[in-house]
Amino acid sequence: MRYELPKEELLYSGHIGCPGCGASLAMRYTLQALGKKTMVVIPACCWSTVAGFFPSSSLKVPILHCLFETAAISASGVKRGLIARGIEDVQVMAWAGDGGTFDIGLQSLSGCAERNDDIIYVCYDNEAYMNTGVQMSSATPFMSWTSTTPNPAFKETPKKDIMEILAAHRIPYAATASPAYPEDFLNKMRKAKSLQGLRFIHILSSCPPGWKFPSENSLKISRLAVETKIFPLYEIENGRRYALTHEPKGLPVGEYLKLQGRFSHLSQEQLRAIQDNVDEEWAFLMEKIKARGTRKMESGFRNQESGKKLSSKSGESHKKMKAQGARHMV
Ligand SMILES: Cc1ncc(C[n+]2csc(CCOP(=O)(O)OP(=O)(O)O)c2C)c(N)n1
Ligand code: SF4
Ligand SMILES: [Mg+2]
Repeated sequence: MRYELPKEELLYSGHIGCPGCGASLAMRYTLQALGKKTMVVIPACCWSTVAGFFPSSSLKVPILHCLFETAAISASGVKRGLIARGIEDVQVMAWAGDGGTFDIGLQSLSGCAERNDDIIYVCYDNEAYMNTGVQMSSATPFMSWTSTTPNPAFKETPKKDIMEILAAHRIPYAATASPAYPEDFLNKMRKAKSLQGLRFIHILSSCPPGWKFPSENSLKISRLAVETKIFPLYEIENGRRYALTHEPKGLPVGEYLKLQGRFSHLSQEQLRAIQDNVDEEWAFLMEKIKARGTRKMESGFRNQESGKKLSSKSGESHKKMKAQGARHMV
């Protein structure tokens, strides 16, 4: 059966993203799922240039450009400002790179997650600071080349597990997604839209110049990341309920790595070490998925159905804001 994509396009063609840019395809699908009533907040990253600068824009929805470290808190401020003006039906989405999320924006994101601020936060992860010349970030994978981890000093530490960090905040929804699996991608974005509170989507975004591969291989490489179990597609509700959304084939990791120049130096021993690490992480994820039926998921502060906090913080303050015209909250 063929999967039909939504017809509505909210990303103009002719933008300045590189050919084969995974993040640009991800933006296209994201806006198709979220629809016109979306405001996008973008910190410094590749996508602040792809989105364009006022009065030019590649998006058909409003954009706020913000400082590198402030994606989450700026989006949260926009949402509160809208509510103060009585506008409640607009989704506010922060759209940040891995540098802006795993590293410099983590403090702001953690604060918003702790407060369960009512935004969708998307990290498009191309595994380095691409806009400024492929510098290493804490999302860069083990043994990868970057311009700050040059031959022979390749990245010595594993990629930071951002999903576990967000899960530890017990936010209503967190999911991984890949533009190579559009149906799964759109389902997750629509689910995020249907919930309230902090919703976090982690997208692995292939990057031809940064990963060093020809642009026509972009989707093939994105698919291989999933099918080798390097980037499993799963979701976490309330920081506890884990579910796999796509069963990967379990191909050897070499199938993914050998297509990218950033890994062209790997020895057999290093390849084995990467495979062992992927197998270990997969087993750990499976344990959490199996625990789904046995752990007491209802515990904690958040309401399973709505994604709203049961405690006074989000739900009550929301009501209060409405009752008081919410001017004092801005
Ligand atoms: C405080 C601050 N430090 C550094 C920069 C320079 N800078 C702009 S974009 C960027 C890279 C962003 O990397 P990432 O968030 O991974 O997005 P990508 O460029 O990879 O899409 C950097 C370092 C900045 N704008 N502000
Ligand atoms: S450098 Fe990478 S992330 Fe940036 S626009 Fe090009 S392909 Fe996309
Ligand atoms: Mg990046």
